[in-house]
Amino acid sequence: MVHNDRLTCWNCPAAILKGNVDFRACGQAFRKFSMLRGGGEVVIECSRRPELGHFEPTITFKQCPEWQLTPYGRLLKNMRVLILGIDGYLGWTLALKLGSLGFEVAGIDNFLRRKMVRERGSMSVVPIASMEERIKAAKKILDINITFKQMDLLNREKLKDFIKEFKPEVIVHYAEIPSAPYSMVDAEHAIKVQYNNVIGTLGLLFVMRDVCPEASLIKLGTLGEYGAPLTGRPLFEGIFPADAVLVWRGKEWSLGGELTPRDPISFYHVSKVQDTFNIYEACKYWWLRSYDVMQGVIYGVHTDQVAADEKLRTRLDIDEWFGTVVNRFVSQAILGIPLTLYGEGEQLRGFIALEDAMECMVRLISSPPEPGQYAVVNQVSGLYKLRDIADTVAKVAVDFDLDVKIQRLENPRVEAEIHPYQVVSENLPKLGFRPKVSLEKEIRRMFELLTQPKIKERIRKVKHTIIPRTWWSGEKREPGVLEVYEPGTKKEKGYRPVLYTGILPVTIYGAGEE
Ligand code: USQ
Repeated sequence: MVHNDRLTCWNCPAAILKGNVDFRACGQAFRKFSMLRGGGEVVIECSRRPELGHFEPTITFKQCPEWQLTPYGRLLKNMRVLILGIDGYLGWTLALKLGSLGFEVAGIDNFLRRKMVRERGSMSVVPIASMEERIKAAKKILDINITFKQMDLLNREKLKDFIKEFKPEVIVHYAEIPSAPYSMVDAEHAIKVQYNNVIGTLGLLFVMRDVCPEASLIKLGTLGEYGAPLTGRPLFEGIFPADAVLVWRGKEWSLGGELTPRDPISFYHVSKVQDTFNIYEACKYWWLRSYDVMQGVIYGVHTDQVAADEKLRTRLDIDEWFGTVVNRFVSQAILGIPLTLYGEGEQLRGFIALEDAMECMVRLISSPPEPGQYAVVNQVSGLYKLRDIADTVAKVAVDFDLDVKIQRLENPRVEAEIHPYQVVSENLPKLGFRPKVSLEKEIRRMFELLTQPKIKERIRKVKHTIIPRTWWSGEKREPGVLEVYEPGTKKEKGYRPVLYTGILPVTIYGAGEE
């Protein structure tokens, strides 16, 4: 029995809802829904098997010949996936992964990421080809066909036409500006981030309503939507579990099924929170279905497909705006710059390696939510303290003959530096996801790639973009150095994180270690 054997046509994006559907009853599970309607009134038509005519959505994935058994559970044959933001770090990697698994892949991009990184005077330190060349290389090396249209998500008419033509069964939405510091530069940047992200997603929801309401939307949110509550309250997966209660003045109320509180940590993170509410509403009003993916800090360079040839590599940024912390630390180690730990370095965050993040996406794509269902997954493979990340980078660096120091800088951000952190990530394990890549393993792969002379030279060229100059206060200056120390010599002050995966006997720290 595999994890999605028992799902039925009700979850399948190939099933077109027909008949007398009462949109006010949205969000109801099929059984409840048919009871409401007096039973047996929900009928569908299968876009892949029209010969079946109109029927009740009860065929299981296991029974359906279109859903074939693979190491990822059941996958819908030649499933059509549209990737918004296909030129990015994640978008390109996912396109190759899906293509190699037999999905039909199309994508759009407006190349905004390339422009924004140039604006900071930087570039991808791993060289990337033009989209035209990338697509040619994917065909030649991996025998993958990718359909691409250059377009801005904000152009709804063009988007609508493309969606009508491609008829996606899944839309993966990566087409947002992903940087917290970029959104804090000034009013212009904050507005650009919120406009691009919030309005882009809102427009997409309307297009989906009109053109492909059965497609499932997999939207990249962020773990940073929740913040890091000082009470240590667990960060549930977007929605309170059934047994959560609010106790106030001696009375109790159930919180089960309600959205959990959000406490974002930059104007970028706020844009993701706004998306959450817009998607939640669209699922409620129009029976759209969505996974909102609260992804932790991503890092790394490896999947089998991007590593197959240098022309297939995905981008990697290390500048203060677009570089995430692990990717930055590895480059700093190579440059001989002491690793830039902001503030105390006791901050706790969820992390996931590129390869594991892609594994999660395949799982989500192949287990679509029900019509009307807004589901959330916390996508992490381990929780770490920043100080420990710096120590791990320094430890692996020794094998590459690099002598690394750590510097604590004044923190340009407004964030808790010593705080508890408990994260629930049980939904992805239920879909069969198990992290494969340890922090150390991926850091080693990064050193192997980034110490190659051509890439090392590119890292040197963008050295000036590493020390942050963007303050949450609006100041523009390099932060002062609070302390420089040898890796592994610090006494811990703060908390240990707790990760609940639902599959291990106890809550664990740093899940994903081998
Ligand atoms: N940090 C350092 N030194 C650095 C860079 C960052 O100590 O040189 C610290 C930051 O202060 C922060 C943590 O490392 O506490 C993570 O920072 P980051 O820049 O790696 O990641 P962040 O700004 O949180 O954003 C990144 C992605 C974003 C995604 C988010 C997931 O850019 O798209 O949503 O990770 S999460 O952090 O879980 O919200």
